[in-house]
Amino acid sequence: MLDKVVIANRGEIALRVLRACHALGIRTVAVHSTVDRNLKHVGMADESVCIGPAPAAESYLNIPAIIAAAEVTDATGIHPGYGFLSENADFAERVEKSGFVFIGPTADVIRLMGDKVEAIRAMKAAGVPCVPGSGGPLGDDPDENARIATDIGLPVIIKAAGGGGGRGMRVVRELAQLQSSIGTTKAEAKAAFSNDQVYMEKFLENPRHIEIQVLADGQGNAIHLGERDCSMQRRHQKVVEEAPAPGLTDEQRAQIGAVCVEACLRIGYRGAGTFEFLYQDGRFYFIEMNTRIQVEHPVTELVTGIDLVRQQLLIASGEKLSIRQEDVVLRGHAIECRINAEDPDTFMPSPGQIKRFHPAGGPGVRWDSHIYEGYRIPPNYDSMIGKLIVHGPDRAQAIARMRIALAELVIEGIKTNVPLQQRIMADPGFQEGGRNIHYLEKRIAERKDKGIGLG
Ligand code: MV4
Repeated sequence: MLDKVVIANRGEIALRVLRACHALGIRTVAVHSTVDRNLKHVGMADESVCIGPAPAAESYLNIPAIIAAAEVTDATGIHPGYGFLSENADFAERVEKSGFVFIGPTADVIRLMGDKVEAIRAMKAAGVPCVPGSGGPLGDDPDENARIATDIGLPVIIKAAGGGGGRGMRVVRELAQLQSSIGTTKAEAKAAFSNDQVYMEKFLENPRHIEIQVLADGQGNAIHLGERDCSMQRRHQKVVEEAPAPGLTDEQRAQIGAVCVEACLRIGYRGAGTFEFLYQDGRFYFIEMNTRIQVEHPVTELVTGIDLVRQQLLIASGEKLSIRQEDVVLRGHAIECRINAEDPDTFMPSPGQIKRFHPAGGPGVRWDSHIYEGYRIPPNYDSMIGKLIVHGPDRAQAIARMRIALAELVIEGIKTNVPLQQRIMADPGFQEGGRNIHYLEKRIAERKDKGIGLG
């Protein structure tokens, strides 16, 4: 078993990882920037090391400083959380070359999935359904590119091989715009990812975002833990996530889940992972794989009863998966509302001191957050300050519990998106379920047109 883990992250996920470590008797090392000395998990960790100044590039993204922290504390493993270095293959490689366990997949698999062209190639070969597309990087010949687009059928989307998560993409609706769109996307991709490779896919107009959670031990065993519907998003930032996906049948789940499990075994996947799909007209289309624990993992934990971070730690300790597929039973419905320190009208970040704080509680309510009364949210990082997660016997009761929990949650001194979340929970379209990825932005735009504001 791992005996001491460096938590290479901050905020709620650092606290989540710390709790999972302590539950297994694993000692913890918090690494933090100068403005993060007062983070809740820093005070709870067995040891802490300041790794640099506030800018993430000099602290949470500072690979030598994090590895040095593992060395001076004599740690055995490093958990990257999400964001920051969590999907950086070079980091994973340097962690392992320095003699520590990287709590995640091998560097090779992270690198494969980081190149979206290669990821799609590998998934297609493993039998995962993908979006009709170029099946490889686009070349410079305009006629050839026009032929590919015509074969696929307009509209198409040009995506950067080094992108992902909504960065570096452009929709093309007319052939006349194709070549200039490819050129612009390539230039942006080169600047943003130092990789100008782009590929083409059929643009799906009204899909839902449904993702499959997997666990694999890298020793020939893999399972899936069902899906999450993450369609409620704004500007590629998820706002609400839920499990299971409304309307998905047990047969559909078992079928796509088995495909993902097979793909995990084929690529030698290890750890927790997520297959991202677009879902439209009853069909799944793979778009990307995430090789990290995700923000929204708690909804899967609540419906399966499986502690995903604990499983990450057990797998990294070299244990075989102890859960068989037939042991995974979905029970009830879970919803997560991301709570952000932001203006509910403008979505501008709202850092500052929390003057008053009362968490929500009661049956089926989980509050994953590092905030406390008096805590000062620094302006340097993501605005997410917590996740309110509820579980109920069915979706309607989960929504009812969320509405009560949102009303109970008191965060004063800063602006938060709680009013937006209350509006979403009260929205008839959301209550019906199964809305697509454009729904939330459309509703926000409608309110703005009416001059009501968003709060
Ligand atoms: C797409 C798409 C439609 N068709 N690909 C955006 C994030 C990145 N992971 C992939 N994205 C999309 N890819 C095809 N072929 C629409 C999106 C998309 C989207 C996807 C998931 C969640 C929210 C989204 C918002 C806008 C566009």
